[in-house]
Amino acid sequence: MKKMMLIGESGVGKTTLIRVLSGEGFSTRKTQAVEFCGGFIDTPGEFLENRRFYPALITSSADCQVVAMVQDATRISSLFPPQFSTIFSRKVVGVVTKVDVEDANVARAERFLKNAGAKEIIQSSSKTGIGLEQLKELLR
Ligand SMILES: Nc1nc2c(ncn2[C@@H]2O[C@H](COP(=O)(O)OP(=O)(O)OP(=O)(O)O)[C@@H](O)[C@H]2O)c(=O)[nH]1
Ligand SMILES: [Mg+2]
Repeated sequence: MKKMMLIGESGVGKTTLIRVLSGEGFSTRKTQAVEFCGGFIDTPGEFLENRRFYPALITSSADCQVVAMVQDATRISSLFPPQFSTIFSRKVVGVVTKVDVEDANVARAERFLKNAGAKEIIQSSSKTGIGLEQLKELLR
């Protein structure tokens, strides 16, 4: 199995996705530090929200094979800078979360991720299970 690091704003659903992919229930607490959990590296939203943490993200990515830029489909904005993917010397994919929500706008989320440099984008929902098999396949 490949190891995947997830990066995205606070509350987009990174920890929840990791828990669901690992066969655990929904997450309820905020991630406070970079956490190594099995085949995943979880990062706090603040690490994307504040540029001074970028070096920490780059350092942590050395331990993974895939970096996932995670964008919430319900958000009207994105904090990923243009071509953010290029700071990593790893395969970088885009993951759209919360596609189950009624006012989700998947096309908008995909535009943000493409702008951030994602070539491959996976649509997902930790609630309904959409995209989870595709993510597992990516990591096999
Ligand atoms: N409807 C829906 N809600 C989700 C989904 N994934 C996560 N959530 C909810 O979104 C909220 C935030 O989820 P987290 O997984 O804690 O978010 P995070 O990206 O880890 O946030 P930080 O740790 O603060 O960076 C929680 O209330 C989850 O229940 C999803 O696929 N669908
Ligand atoms: Mg978290």
